[in-house]
Amino acid sequence: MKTALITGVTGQDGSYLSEFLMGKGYDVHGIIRRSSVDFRERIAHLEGKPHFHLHYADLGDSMSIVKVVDKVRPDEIYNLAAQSHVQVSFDSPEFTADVDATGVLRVLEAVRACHLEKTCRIYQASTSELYGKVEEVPQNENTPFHPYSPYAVAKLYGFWIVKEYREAYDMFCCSGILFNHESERRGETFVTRKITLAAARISQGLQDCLYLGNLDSLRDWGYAKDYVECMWLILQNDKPEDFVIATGVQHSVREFTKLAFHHAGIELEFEGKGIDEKGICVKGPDGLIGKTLVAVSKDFYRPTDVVNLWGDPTKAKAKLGWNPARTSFEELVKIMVDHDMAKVASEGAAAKVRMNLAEYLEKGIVK
Ligand code: NAP
Ligand code: F7E
Repeated sequence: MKTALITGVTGQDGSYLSEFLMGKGYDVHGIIRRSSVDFRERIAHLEGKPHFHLHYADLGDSMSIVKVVDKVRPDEIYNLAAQSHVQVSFDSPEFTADVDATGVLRVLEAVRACHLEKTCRIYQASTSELYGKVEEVPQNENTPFHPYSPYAVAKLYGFWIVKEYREAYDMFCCSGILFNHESERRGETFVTRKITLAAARISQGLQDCLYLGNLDSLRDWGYAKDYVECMWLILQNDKPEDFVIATGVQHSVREFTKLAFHHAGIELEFEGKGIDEKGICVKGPDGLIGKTLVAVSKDFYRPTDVVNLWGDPTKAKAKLGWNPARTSFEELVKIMVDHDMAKVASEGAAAKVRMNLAEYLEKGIVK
């Protein structure tokens, strides 16, 4: 039986990857941080299973990583832990650098300190944000990087240190340059989930208006459940290489919003430009017709924004045999809206509490 160690196991990708690897017969170990809340929603269904184990450690604490790596002695490490929110990286740039840049180095050094560098394969969660202020479209493995946020700059260090250790120490370590991938487990302050939850709340009378930032921003959005398979495939390849993982299809935030509201039973028409743009209800429940349900707030503009991400997954298709078209954009939006319609409906009184959070989100107190 193979043993895998996952950092970031409580996150969107960590939870799907755990399920995937357990399905492949792996013994899965995950790193968790101490938190004031004990309930880890995304992995609650896995806790207590015989081949799922959790260990306390932190990517900011070298010794804690060394101790876990030494105890588990994994065949594969998936380094998914990160401060993963781009907007938050402008508010906490030093923390982001410590976890997303130096944290990668700590994992690599832990493997060397435990003398596992010849046996343990390492996957690094890299990102399309490296292309940032893009220099060509679509982006592939040869596209020059131009990171455009503290998050992206930190992740660029992670990418290069992985490449350096591969060449310097002959380690099997590689980066997956993953484009945005979403799901019903996506954090609620990323734009897709913010939209699907708001569409559900608005259609059920629990929120008045959704405030967003740059509606023109373009992304290549895939389904997280499909993408975790690639992480595994990258480590099963015969040699360590970096891969772009994307769908090859691009949409704007505005298009995502229109489609999400459509699935929630509301047709929107957008009017105006920039900060004055509004999404008005033209079809839907009686009380909503003619109302502004989506508006733009400067609170959600970024100091520098990445606006044109579009991935070219040709290499992953050819070398890993990966099918990027498994879940379409339309299916992804529907999966997320269906999930959030049911979630909001089932929350009952608790929906009021979540609505307060939604109001904070609207006002830009939490981005
Ligand atoms: P996520 O949901 O935000 O999960 C991040 C995980 O990292 C959480 O488990 C979090 O733990 C953990 N973490 C944060 N700081 C840590 C620290 N100091 N020590 C240990 N663990 C720490 O992110 P995701 O969407 O699953 O993404 C997974 C990885 O892929 C990240 O590295 C992200 O940057 C990268 N990525 C994501 C996308 C995407 O579209 N989702 C695309 C490209 C790359 P807590 O639960 O305790 O906070
Ligand atoms: O923003 C725009 C925003 O926060 C997408 C992370 O997983 O993917 C993710 O980073 C776009 C940006 O994701 C709002 O300006 C408009 O242009 O959902 P997001 P992200 O920044 O692309 C990459 C690949 C990662 O590696 C990251 O870890 O949407 N946008 N209005 C908004 N974004 C947010 N969050 N909120 C808004 O109201």
